[in-house]
Amino acid sequence: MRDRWIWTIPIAGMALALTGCNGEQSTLHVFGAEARQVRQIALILAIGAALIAVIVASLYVRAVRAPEGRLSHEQGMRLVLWVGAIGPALILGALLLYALPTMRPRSTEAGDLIIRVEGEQFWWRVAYRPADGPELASANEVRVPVGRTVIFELTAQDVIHSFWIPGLAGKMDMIPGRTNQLVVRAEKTGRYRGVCAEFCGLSHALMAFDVIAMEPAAFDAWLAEASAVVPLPAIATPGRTLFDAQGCGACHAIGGTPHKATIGPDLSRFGERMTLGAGILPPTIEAVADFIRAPQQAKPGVRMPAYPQLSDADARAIALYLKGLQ
Ligand code: HEC
Ligand SMILES: [Cu+2]
Repeated sequence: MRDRWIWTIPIAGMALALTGCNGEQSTLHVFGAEARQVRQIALILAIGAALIAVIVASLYVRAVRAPEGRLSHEQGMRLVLWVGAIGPALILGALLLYALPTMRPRSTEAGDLIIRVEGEQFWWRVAYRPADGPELASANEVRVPVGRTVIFELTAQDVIHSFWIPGLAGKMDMIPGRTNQLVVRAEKTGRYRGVCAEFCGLSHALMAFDVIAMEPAAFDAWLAEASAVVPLPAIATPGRTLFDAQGCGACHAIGGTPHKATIGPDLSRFGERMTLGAGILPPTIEAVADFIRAPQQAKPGVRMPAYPQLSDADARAIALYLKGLQ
């Protein structure tokens, strides 16, 4: 009786762990065809592995119970040949035949939307390259139109990163000096999470991003609006004056202002981002102000200097200005 109770502990633990899962970043709740294939193969592998384990266990039980000498040496060798060599070769061969076609990249057409994403320590540089329009710079957030093919061109500036949107497709390495392609098609609108899946430095685990899958018409409208650069009004707010005076423009670009630097993330439409600091913080005024004064608190090894000399009020004023950009 006590032995049976032992089993409830790991099972309860697993149930508890599973309650921590949600659809936002999951290989099980998918919103793209590639991710569905990955899920399918994983399911087949898991069921197959469980079957093999059960078969081996029951063979073992039979072998232990059978009287000694029931199999001759020759019969034993034949058993090893079939169960140990020919069987596995057939299973692996069948799996390979099944999986090979799924490795072929989805076909693309000339007018497909290209989104270039570059991995940085520890954030994502994003550039939308529509066939019939200007390039649009962004960061730490990727919007995709549902039902259309999107070509991700992936590379990196410093070290190797890996671009992974679990609900949309498999992982793809981002390698400095090389451009890898990942062709995907989202099937469901929503907000999903992507992450860096290759250790890239101190804050590797703090390098995520949002994927926003939109209806095609809404995406087109958003892209057109975001690409139209409107100069900011001539009269500057206190936050904007501080941003200019503190030299933030040495690293950040803001559309409609003279700031064009590309060392840090583009802040042109920062106010519309759903997260702060590459998917790690809610973009509230407080969090943005804290991040500006001490970014290394939120992200060890961050490549942005701290501004401890800024008063809390000044940091909030800058945060208010940035939140207004959209
Ligand atoms: C030396 C270059 C540099 C300077 C100067 C700089 N930053 Fe940054 N900033 C960065 C980098 C790099 C990041 C990306 C950090 C990360 O997430 O890893 C960043 C990130 C940010 C973010 C978060 C962006 C996002 O998409 O979540 C904000 C907001 C920001 N900086 C504001 C400022 C402000 C305001 C100033 C001036 C007070 C400033 N920065 C000065 C390099 C700089
Ligand atoms: Cu990374």
